[in-house]
Amino acid sequence: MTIKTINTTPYTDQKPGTSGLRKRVPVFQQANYVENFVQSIFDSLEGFAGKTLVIGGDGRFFNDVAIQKAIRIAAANGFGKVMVGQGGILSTPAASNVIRKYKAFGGLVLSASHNPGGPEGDFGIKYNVGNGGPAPEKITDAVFARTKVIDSYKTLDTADIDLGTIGTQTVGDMTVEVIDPVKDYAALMEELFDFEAIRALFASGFRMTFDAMHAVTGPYAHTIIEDMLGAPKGTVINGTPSPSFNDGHPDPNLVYCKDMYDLLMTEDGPDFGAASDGDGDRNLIIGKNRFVTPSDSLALLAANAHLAPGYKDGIAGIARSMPTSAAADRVAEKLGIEMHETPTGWKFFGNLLDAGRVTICGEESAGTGSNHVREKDGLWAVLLWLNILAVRKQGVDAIVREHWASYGRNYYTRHDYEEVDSAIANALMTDLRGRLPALAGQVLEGLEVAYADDFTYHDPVDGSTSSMQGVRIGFADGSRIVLRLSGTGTVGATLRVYLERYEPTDGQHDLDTQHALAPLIGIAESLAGIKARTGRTEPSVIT
Ligand code: VG1
Ligand code: CO
Repeated sequence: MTIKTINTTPYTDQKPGTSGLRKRVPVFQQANYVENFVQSIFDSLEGFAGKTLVIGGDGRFFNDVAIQKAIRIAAANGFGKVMVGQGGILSTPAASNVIRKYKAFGGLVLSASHNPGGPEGDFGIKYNVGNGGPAPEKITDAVFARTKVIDSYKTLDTADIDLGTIGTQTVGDMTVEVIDPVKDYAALMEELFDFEAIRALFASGFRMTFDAMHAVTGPYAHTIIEDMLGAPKGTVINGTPSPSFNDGHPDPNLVYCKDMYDLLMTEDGPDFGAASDGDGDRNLIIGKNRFVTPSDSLALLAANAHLAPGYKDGIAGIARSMPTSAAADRVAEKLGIEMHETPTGWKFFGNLLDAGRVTICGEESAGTGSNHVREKDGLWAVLLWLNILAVRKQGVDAIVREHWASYGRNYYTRHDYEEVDSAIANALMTDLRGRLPALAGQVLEGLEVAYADDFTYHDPVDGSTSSMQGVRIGFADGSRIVLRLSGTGTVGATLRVYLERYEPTDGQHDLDTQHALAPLIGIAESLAGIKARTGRTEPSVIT
C-alpha cells in the first residue's frame, strides 16, 4: 500500500498544557488540525518502527473520528501494531495499564477529562510514553516546536477500522487489535485489592452509589463493583458512556454531584458515595455525613494502604502536587518515608514512581493513584477506600475523625475564577510575583509570612528543572496561599487560588471550611486584587 505524504501548514496554538492538547471540538475539526498534531508527536519520537501504539479515549464526541485518523497516520509512519479499546474506549488509567502490560512503545489518550463534550464541547489529545505515563516536558516541548514548522504528514488511503468488533484487522502493513477495554484493568484491580473482604462488606448490607456521570467509567464500574464485587444492580448510576455525557459536565465535585452529596447527608441514604470524571482518572469520595477533601483522601489512603494486599508491605514514599494540602506530609513523617512536592500535573510523578521512591501520589484536584499505573486512577481510589472500610469495619466519618485526631486537620479549599481575560490574569500574576521578595517576615492579618516564592521543581531523578509553577505564600503557623493559572483551560485563563490552614491534633476539627479559611481568603484578595482586576465578585467554582 502506498504511503501518502500530504502537504500541510502549521497551526500556532498546538502547545500541550498540564495534560496534553485541549481545545474546543470545532478547533480540532479544522483541516489537518489532528493530523498536524499526531504527526508532530511521531516526528518527536525515535525508534518506534514495528512497535506497538495504544490508542484509547473517553468516548466523547469526535473520539471515533480522531482515532481513525490516528490509526492511519500510525500505520503510515511505521508502527507495527495499534491496540485500541472496543468502541474507541479506554479510561485514562486503563490506557496506562495496557501500555505497561503489553510493553507498548507509547499511547495516545484522547480526552478532555472532566470538561463537557459534544459538538461545541472540548476534545483533547495526549501522548503517553512507554512507562504508561504522560510524556515529560522534554517531549511535549519538542512536539510543540515541531507543530510550529510541520509541512507534511503521512497517511494511507484505507477504509475505517471496525472499532466495534474485538479481534485483529490490518491497515496497510500494520496490525490493529481491538481489545476489551475492561478486562485487563479489572484483573489488575483484583490483584491489588481484597475482593473477598469487599464482597463480604456488600453482602452485609453496606450500600453504595457510584456515579459514572455518563462517562468512561460506566463499563468498568458495572463489571467491577456490581458483577465482581456483588454490589446490587443499580449501585452504579449513569453507567452508559455518552458522546456528550448526556449534555452534562463530567466533573466529580460538589457542584456537579450535588444530588449525591445531599443523599449522603441524609440518615437513610447510602453508606458511601463516589464518582469519577470523563476519562476515569479523578475521584470523588463522600461518606455518610462526611465529604472527604481530595487532599485528606490522599493522606488517608497513604496511611491505610497497607490494609490492601497490593500494598501490604507498606509504601516507599508519597508525592503530592505543590498546591495539594500538606496533610499527606504528616503521614509520610510518621511513617518515616520520602515525601515529594511536584508541580501540578501527573507527568511529574512518573520519574519518582519509576525510581521506586514513591508508591502513592495525589493532587488536590481529585486525583489519586499509585505505582500500579502511571496515571491517576478514579476507580482505584474508590476500591482502596472500599478495601479500607471493609477491613477497618468503620464508617468514613469515623475514619476521617480518627485521622485528624492523630495527625491534625488541614482545612483546605480552592477558589477558581474561570474564563478570565488572559491579559488581565497574566498581569495579576506578574504583579504578584513582583511583590514576593518583600513579603517574607511581614505580618498579614496577624499571620507571619515565613516564605513567598514562585515554585521551582528540581526533579531528583533526572535532574530537570521546571520553574514558575505557582506562587506560594507560606505562614509561620503552617497556613498557605497558592496562586497559579490553569494549564487545561480552553477559553481565556482560569485563576486558581488554593488556601490551607493547619489545626493541630487537639485543635478545632469541626469548623466550616470557608469560615476557617476566611482570613487567608482576605489576604489573598488584598495581595492579588482579584476582584478589582477581574471584575468578579466571587469565584466561579469553589472546591
Ligand atoms: C488540572 C488540575 C491538575 C490535573 C489536571 C489534569 O490542571 O489542577 O491537578 O492534573 O487538571 O487532570 P490545571 O492546569 O487546569 O490546574 V484531568 O483529570 O484533566 O486529566
Ligand atoms: Co480526568
